[in-house]
Amino acid sequence: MSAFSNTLIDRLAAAEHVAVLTGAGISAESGIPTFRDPDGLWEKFDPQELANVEAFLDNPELVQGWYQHRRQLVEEAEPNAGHRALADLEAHVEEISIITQNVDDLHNRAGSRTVIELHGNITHNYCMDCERPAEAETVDAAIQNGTPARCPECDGLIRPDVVWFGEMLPPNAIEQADAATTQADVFLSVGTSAVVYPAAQFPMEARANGAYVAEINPDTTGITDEINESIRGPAGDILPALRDAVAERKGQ
Ligand code: BV8
Ligand code: ZN
Repeated sequence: MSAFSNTLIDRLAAAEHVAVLTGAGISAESGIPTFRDPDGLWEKFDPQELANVEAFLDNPELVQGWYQHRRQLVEEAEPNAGHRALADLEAHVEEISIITQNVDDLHNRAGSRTVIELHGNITHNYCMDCERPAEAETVDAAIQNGTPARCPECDGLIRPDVVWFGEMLPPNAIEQADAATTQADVFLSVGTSAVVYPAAQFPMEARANGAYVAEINPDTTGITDEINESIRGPAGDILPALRDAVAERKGQ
């Protein structure tokens, strides 16, 4: 008995557009802690303490240090079978867009071609004042010296290129995510607790536009009761099985 329905395979095999919203759960099997699971990142830190501008201006070294630690985790991590299965699915469905809340670059590294980064990318840094991109080495050197990392051009504080709470998401990412969502015949929500907005609205928007919406998560989430199908299991197992089932259905 497979974890997902024949309807989902039929819909994916016939789909012109597939959109996939991913969250920290898809990277859990790459060894990157999620936010809200028991061993999550925010068990130790409160998001209000770190992932917002006020906290950063109040204590730039603490926040720069936290992001440096997470960037190093990301650099040591590899895409897992779930990331790779999404990249493989490009060969079996017309068009697939990955809308990710994650800042870990793993979808790009797995080879997915259309990756919409709603919350930015932790491997990039920039100056808060002149907005010039900043090298990670500049941040690492300053942290080594126990001083806040500052822009070599204008001495402004350097920050990670991620969206903090209370900050607008990049307008072009929102636009692309809206377009992918409204066109989607099938919408998959993978590894997200669906509590952070505006990202959590996309599965509902897809549903309202007539898409077949399925979720992949070992747990229930904020949207479990509103969608067509809830597949209980880890993305690293479910997504490869889904890819194989679609390939078989299409005789590929
Ligand atoms: C904005 C980048 C406004 C930085 C992040 C009250 C109600 C509604 C909204 C709000 C509210 N109060 C405040 C808001 C707005 C706020 C918000 O949504 N807050 C939430 C907490 C209530 N949103 C914002 O502030 C956004 N901006 O609204 O701007 C605005 C408007 C106009 C003008 C100016 C401003 C900005 C939100 C972006 C914040 N940045 N990240 C960083 O990474 O440090 S959010 C952060 O949470 C990450 O991006 C993360 O991806 C995201 C969501 O978390 P998840 O990915 O879902 O991760 P989580 O740990 O929660 O869940 C993991 C799931 O995986 C679990 O379900 C687990 O079961 C599952 N799992 C575990 N293992 C596996 C698995 N699944 C599959 N396989 C496995 N193996
Ligand atoms: Zn500068």
